[in-house]
Amino acid sequence: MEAAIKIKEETLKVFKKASSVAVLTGAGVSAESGVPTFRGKDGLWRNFSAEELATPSAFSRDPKLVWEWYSWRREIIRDIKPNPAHHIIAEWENTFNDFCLITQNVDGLHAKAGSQKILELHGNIWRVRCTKEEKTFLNHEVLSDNVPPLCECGALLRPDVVWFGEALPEGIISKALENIRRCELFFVIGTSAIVEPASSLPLIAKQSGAYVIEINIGRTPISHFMDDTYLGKAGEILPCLHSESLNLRE
Ligand code: BV8
Repeated sequence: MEAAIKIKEETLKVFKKASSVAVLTGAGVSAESGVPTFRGKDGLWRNFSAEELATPSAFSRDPKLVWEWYSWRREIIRDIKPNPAHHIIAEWENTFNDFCLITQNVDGLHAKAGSQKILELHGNIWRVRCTKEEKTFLNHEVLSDNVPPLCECGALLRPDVVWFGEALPEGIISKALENIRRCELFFVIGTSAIVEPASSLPLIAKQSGAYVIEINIGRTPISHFMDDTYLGKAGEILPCLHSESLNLRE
């Protein structure tokens, strides 16, 4: 029998008082939906690591191999559903006056759960970009046979995601920083806090005066400076926090 999740008094007090809230999510928030995490045991594909495949050099060296990896991931996530963690986070958009969701995930599950104000730090697996014209468009096919896909102009199409060694979209990261610097309460949910510059965001929130709460099944390199760390599944802890807080908020 799973031990009941105990939400701390202090967490509930801060949660009740907060009007400006920001959330950073990583692959762990989608784990209970069946999306393989990057560094968990299921994070490997044909013995490659994400760091080897999610790079511009891997794509220029072997665009077919990189697209086969993305097609495999698209195949896995195409029909899966958001889990309670995504739904609670989507609900928070209407709970707090000032709310911002910042995600490292490219799976599109936050939008599927109804979140609208989303800052996608690392792009979106369902968008493609012409490597010549730079224009982007949505594309929901799995693409297993015709990889790498070509643009009408004849140039290669690439996934519209941020690869290792690529800069994050300027507008997105500056908007994330703006929200983080003004929020009173910051959640960091389901991330190993390894990938930069995303994993510095909780520290910036803390330094800007926010109360920072981590939710993860294990401890991470940033756990030591969290105000609260809840060890457990996001899909279980968030509903518990949400229901305990409901009767608190006027
Ligand atoms: C850049 C898109 C510079 C692609 C991804 C210092 C400063 C700046 C850069 C660096 C730096 N040090 C190193 C770098 C380089 C690099 C980097 O961080 N490398 C790492 C490996 C050390 N960073 C970059 O290259 C970034 N670019 O800095 O550019 C620049 C500036 C100007 C001009 C040119 C360049 C770009 C990084 C973006 C890479 N793209 N994704 C794709 O998806 O295909 S990153 C990839 O990792 C995903 O986005 C993923 O979300 C992200 C982070 O991983 P997590 O989400 O944390 O997932 P992970 O599996 O690791 O962990 C899951 C966690 O969930 C675990 O903790 C687990 O315990 C937990 N969990 C599991 N189940 C549950 C759960 N928690 C709760 N509930 C559960 N049920």
